[in-house]
Amino acid sequence: MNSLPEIVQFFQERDNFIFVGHENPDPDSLGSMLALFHGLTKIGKQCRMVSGDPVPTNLSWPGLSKIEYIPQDFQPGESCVVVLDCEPYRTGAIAPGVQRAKCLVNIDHHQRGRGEGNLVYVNPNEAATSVIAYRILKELGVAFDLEIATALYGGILGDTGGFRHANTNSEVLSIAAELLDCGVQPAPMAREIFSSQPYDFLKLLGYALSNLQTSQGGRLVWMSLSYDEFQKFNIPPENTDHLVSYARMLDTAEVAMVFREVKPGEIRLGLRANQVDVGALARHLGGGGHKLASGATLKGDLMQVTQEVVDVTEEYLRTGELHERHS
Ligand SMILES: [Mn+2]
Repeated sequence: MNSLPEIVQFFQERDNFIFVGHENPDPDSLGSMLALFHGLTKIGKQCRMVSGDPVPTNLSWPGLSKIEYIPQDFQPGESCVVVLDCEPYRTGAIAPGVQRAKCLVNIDHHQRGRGEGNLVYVNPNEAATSVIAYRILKELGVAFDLEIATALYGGILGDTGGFRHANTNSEVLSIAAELLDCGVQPAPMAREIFSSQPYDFLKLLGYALSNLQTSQGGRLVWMSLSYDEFQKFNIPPENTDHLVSYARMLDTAEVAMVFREVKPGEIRLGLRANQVDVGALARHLGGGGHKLASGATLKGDLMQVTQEVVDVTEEYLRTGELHERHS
């Protein structure tokens, strides 16, 4: 792994960057891309932003429209590709081009191995990749304006769940305060990220909540939604990973899970916990993430996969041990 000063030096020395985030981009992925794009453009560097998925329509941050949506055949050319908030293979449709880049840099805050890249900086102690972007821009001596501050604040707001998750600390709040002093309006930012859902999504949420399941006296809570159910409510399943934040509202919940059949036979599992290490659980299931927020992709029949994961998790909650899934 590389150090932050090495990453800063890389940005000082090179001139041509393409920033990319993960598939189904979230506020932190977009915020870190945009902040570095704006900041490095300001100091005279050539920058682009590329995504293999369209940008979510609920956000109105300055510069989002400059993100090039390239659903196939991404060619980085001579530019350095900077992958933010994930490993290079998690960049979706542009992943083949990203992984072929002559110069590949990876900056992330998820607990993981080194992965690919000429330079790799991973710091799981940071609340968001946008916090790392903040530090890089500070070290580069970039003056913050409203565009940069909006992107950084949005990324931090997203990954801390509106300053409610365990990664919220005094330093994160100090950074947020500094960004508000640049003119960011916190109320509309929060509304865009957390409280502006399409009508059809709320109908789907009502349906999902009415089928909420629990075990072990409510220590474990989960929702399971099939591909057909998403179709029925006219909601694309890919952009619904926030469903898990509703499951975890259960007062007794120690672990909350959402199973979404995003394509027939492909199940995206989202995991959240207050204390239990669900990062270890996700890795056991072939996925990854943070200690208290993680996920995995599983193949198979939705009902069967749900039951198997529930069994493994119940045992994990009972004994603290992880055992193979039975099939
Ligand atoms: Mn993040």
